[in-house]
Amino acid sequence: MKKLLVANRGEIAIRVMRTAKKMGIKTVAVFSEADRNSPHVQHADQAVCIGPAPSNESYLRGDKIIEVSKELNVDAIHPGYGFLSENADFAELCEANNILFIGPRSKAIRVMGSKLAAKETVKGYNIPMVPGTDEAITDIPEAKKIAKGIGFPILIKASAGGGGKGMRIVENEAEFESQMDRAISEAKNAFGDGSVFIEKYVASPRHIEIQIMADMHGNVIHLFERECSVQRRHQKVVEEAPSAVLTPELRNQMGQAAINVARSCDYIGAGTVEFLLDENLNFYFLEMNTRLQVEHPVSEWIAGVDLVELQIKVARGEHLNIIQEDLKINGHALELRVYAEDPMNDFLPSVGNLEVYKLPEGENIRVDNGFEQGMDIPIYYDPMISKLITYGKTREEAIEVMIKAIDNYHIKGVETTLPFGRFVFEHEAFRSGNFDTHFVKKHFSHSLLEDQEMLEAEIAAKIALKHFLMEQKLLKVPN
Ligand code: MV4
Repeated sequence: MKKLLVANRGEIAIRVMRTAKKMGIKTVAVFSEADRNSPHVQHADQAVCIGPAPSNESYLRGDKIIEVSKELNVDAIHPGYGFLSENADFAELCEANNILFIGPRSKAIRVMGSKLAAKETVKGYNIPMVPGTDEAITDIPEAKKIAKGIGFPILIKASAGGGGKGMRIVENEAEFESQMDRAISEAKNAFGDGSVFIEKYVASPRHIEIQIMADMHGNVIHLFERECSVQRRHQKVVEEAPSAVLTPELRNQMGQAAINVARSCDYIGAGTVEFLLDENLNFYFLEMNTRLQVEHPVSEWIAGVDLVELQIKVARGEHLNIIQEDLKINGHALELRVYAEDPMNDFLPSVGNLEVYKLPEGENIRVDNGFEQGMDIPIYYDPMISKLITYGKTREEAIEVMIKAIDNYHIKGVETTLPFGRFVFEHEAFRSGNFDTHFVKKHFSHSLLEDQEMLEAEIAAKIALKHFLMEQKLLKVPN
């Protein structure tokens, strides 16, 4: 592999290029008209404009990206996350044009893109699943009987959905038909596929996902878990590895289940198998994400691997050079997603100019960043500015490093999720590990953040006053 095109933008494009460079592979950036001056363009050996700002006219134009790849003699394409990363048609287009797609084969992407197809595929692989149906519901009275058998509340899910889209809770028998009708018509509208199924509703789950890596020769390893229970409206905000609650036995069981999911679809490359974990530490397979995930750095830190390097190596046919028994968790890593969103105003996007933009630096701090001081946050794309990742020998240490790093991250011009992150990392529920996917709903309100900021401002004012009085010799300097 001599030349790699990165079909993405922002921090992830830069992160992929960093490893390509380390491996002596030339890089090609693609960019939209809005990203002409973006850092990811500067990081590449070559860069090509692929269209106007809107994603569907640029970063989602698979045909255009293939055309550029051929013109520039590109050997491989890394799709990053989002955009074309889980687009089976694009992976197929790469396959057809003899360009290596850094990811699984199109067939695995397609199967895992459908929840029902995924359930069907993993059958016989000994994967625990939430009680429910595993075929599209066609007969509503029959489905209601099954729901009664499972017991309410139940959850209706769209087969084509993902990340929480197309889900509906049904509290009782009386509302079953109406909720079912709504779910089916919503799924048709949103995904062009009205297939839905039902599951028992797990009321207070934790979100645990297992990172896996597979080569073309039948070797599959897992790189432990990430916990991503701190989310709002299905958008992850804080992730960590390892989880505060898994025992080594449970970790091993979930790791084996994840490996089996990967085997069931002849998986190649980096993938993530998502599970729900209930209060009694029972785990259930949810879905598989067939891409490198946003939160991959926390796994890299505790497992001591470069996931992009492994992706590239297995894509070009190399054997995995690590076996499961070699892997060991080392310390604890946390990630805060820094979004240009206003936590005081229902997390509405806060677009504008980064008038001040200074990153925290130091040992045990990693910032995967896509911006520079003076840049505007474009309105066309996801408003994530960067990922702040910290490490410690223990979870407590990683939290302390994180809080200091948040304090040393200086952003003016837009509102960000940094203060919200501080709120999470200082919260007793997070620190004790006693939380689930309802953390934000249960514990956060903008007024609590206001109170916290007021308290800090008061302390700062008192310190300033004391200094002033000492300077004016109105207060004795302590000795
Ligand atoms: C569930 C569930 C409870 N019971 N399934 C949300 C995203 C999608 N991947 C699956 N999701 C859920 N599925 C059953 N049977 C609760 C959720 C869920 C959730 C899962 C992970 C992380 C955050 C979540 C927030 C709300 C609901």
